[in-house]
Amino acid sequence: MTSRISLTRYLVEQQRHHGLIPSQLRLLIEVVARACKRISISVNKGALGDILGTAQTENVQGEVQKKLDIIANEVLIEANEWGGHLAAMASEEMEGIYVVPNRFPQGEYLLMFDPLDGSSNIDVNVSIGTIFSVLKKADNGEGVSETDFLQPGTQQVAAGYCVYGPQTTLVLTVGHGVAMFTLDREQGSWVLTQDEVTIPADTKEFAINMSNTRHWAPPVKHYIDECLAGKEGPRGKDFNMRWVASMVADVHRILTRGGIFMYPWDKREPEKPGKLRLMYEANPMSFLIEQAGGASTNGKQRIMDIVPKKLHERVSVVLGSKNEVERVTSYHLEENN
Ligand code: P6P
Repeated sequence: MTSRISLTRYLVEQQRHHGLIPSQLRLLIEVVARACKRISISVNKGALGDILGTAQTENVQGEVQKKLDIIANEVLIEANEWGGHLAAMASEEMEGIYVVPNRFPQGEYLLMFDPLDGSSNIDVNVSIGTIFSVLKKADNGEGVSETDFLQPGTQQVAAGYCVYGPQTTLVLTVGHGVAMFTLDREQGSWVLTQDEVTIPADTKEFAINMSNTRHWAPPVKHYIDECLAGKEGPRGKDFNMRWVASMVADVHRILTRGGIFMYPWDKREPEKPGKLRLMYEANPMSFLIEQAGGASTNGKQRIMDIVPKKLHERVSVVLGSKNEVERVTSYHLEENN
């Protein structure tokens, strides 16, 4: 039996071989991983714990919060605020940034997260997840403000997600490939179950919410129509469709077997560039996808090159198998010429 490599050993060896993980970053990742274990325990209680249903409150996005959204947010805040590795945190569930209280030492990292993405799936027992992204604060000495967070995705030093599904799996990159760790519930430990994750450049599987078809821009309609035309059409092959309506689950499938995920701009809310958030959904997922050999654009440019203007900025997302993402992006760019 191959020796079981723990998350700690993986991080220590990444530091030894690639110098990518200073001790404070290793502490941050291990604390987030421990928080995800705690969240998975709450998620797995389901109806047995008082954790289903809504919390009768709304988040900054105006979305009704699920009880688990709030629980997961609190778990991540409490787990990370005391360690001395963070200057501040930002969350989908909080309007402003959360500056580490003065009673704790301040660190140089900035942590952003969607504490429980896909929460509309909680009550119907479908996979959901926690998404996180890590930046370094500019060493300008002063305090910390929202402006410190407004860095492009290329500045991320680490990113990952935890998917709470049939298995609880932590997926992580620190800039040297993608690794997957499965939670061993008997030992309570994360075990390396896949390293050097790679996405095939081509695919026959697309993920998009088809109920929005009449609202899409022409390039998206063009691409999906070609997929639907199958082997008799211009693509010369049949395609399959998946849509979990939980980004973490859809991205996990793409990291596992390839595919393309799209949540594009549509004319339902034309003033918004898309539904998903740049800082704590699109950027961390784009980092993982690119590190696994895939591509991620907003239809026109690399998502990780976008310089954010606001903390909760939204973005159109096209990510996954490189050749498919490049095809969709080319259709958008041709439309502009
Ligand atoms: P729709 C979940 O609410 C989420 O933010 C993503 O996880 C998911 O990909 C998307 O929204 C689903 O959106 O419009 O299909 O319900």
